[in-house]
Amino acid sequence: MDTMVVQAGLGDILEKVGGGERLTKEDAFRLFASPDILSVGYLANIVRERLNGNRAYFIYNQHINYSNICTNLCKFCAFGKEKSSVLAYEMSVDEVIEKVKERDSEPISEIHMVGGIHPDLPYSYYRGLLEGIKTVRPDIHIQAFTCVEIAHLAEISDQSVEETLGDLQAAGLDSIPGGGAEVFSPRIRKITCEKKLSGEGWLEVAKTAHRLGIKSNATMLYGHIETIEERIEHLDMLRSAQDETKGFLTFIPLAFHPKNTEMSELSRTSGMEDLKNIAVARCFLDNFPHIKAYWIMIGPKLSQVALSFGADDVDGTVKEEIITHMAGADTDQAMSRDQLVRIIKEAGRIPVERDTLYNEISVY
Ligand code: V47
Repeated sequence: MDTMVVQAGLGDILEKVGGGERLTKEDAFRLFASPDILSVGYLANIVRERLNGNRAYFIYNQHINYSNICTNLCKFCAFGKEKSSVLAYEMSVDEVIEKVKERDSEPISEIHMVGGIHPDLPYSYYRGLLEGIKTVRPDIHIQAFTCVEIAHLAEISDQSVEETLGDLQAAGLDSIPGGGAEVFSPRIRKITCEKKLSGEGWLEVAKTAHRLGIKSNATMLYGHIETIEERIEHLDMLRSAQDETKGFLTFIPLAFHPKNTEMSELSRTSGMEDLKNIAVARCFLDNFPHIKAYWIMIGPKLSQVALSFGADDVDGTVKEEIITHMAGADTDQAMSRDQLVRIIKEAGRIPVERDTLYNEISVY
């Protein structure tokens, strides 16, 4: 394999990766530009196995999207709707609690809860969601509200971001998911999501959370109109933020799904693109403990392959995924624990059921 990597013109990067040396943006560019996916994957696998051995993680989780009503209406999003739309919905706090109660008998360890930027739900609603869920399932870790939602909650509650996070934490918030990062580039944000919190704003919320001891994830929405340079700049901003705070748990590359969006003329990403984004991220983000291949977006089959191309996590059982399925995802909406264990074992890895903070629950 080493000879193959040298023949692909990536010998100097192999030396760096082997020696644990940090890659430059130029190195990342060469990896993205290389047509030799096996060499790039081999490099990523070195980092993956150094950090996570032969383990591959999954979680028993539940997704809840409390409302799709959104004032941002990003061009890449098929989920967000205007309040007047016939497709708009909004769940009451009691309805959300009911959703949690419905699955009372299941060993769910995490609730992943996000929604749109709602024009008029009061701050007490969001606090109520957290408190309500904790009342019925005090044992469950709540990973909720993207950095974009947190900034909005600070605005409507007349508190600083720090005060808001402290207050939400007191109500039951345990960690923050990685959504809303998109691509930090102001050019991309201007074209695709002009009303959304800026990239700097997103990073500031994440770093503030980390300083309060709240862990978070990070994402990048790739495969639309972004350039390779813009992807690398995004990764570099995340790597620098992580150097400062060490609060990010996982990086999740999100494959753009065009159906029902204002960018529906674009094609879906290819398998090669999906693997490349995972592999380059694994090589470049040397300070991120985990890279997730989100099976909902790239499918269980490619997620298996991704476990040898840098990923060490496939996300979880999920159930009722709306954001990607509104945009044309053809994956199922849920996988059982047995199915997750099976796809991981067949990929030659050791399935580890984890909690949100990557504490091991069971090894299969
Ligand atoms: O914030 C929106 C993205 C995100 C589309 O933190 C789209 O562990 C593809 O962030 N095609 C939500 N992506 C999903 C997300 C996530 C998922 C799983 C785990 C975690 C985690 C985070 O999906 C949004 C946005 O960035 N998105 N529209 C689309 N058409």
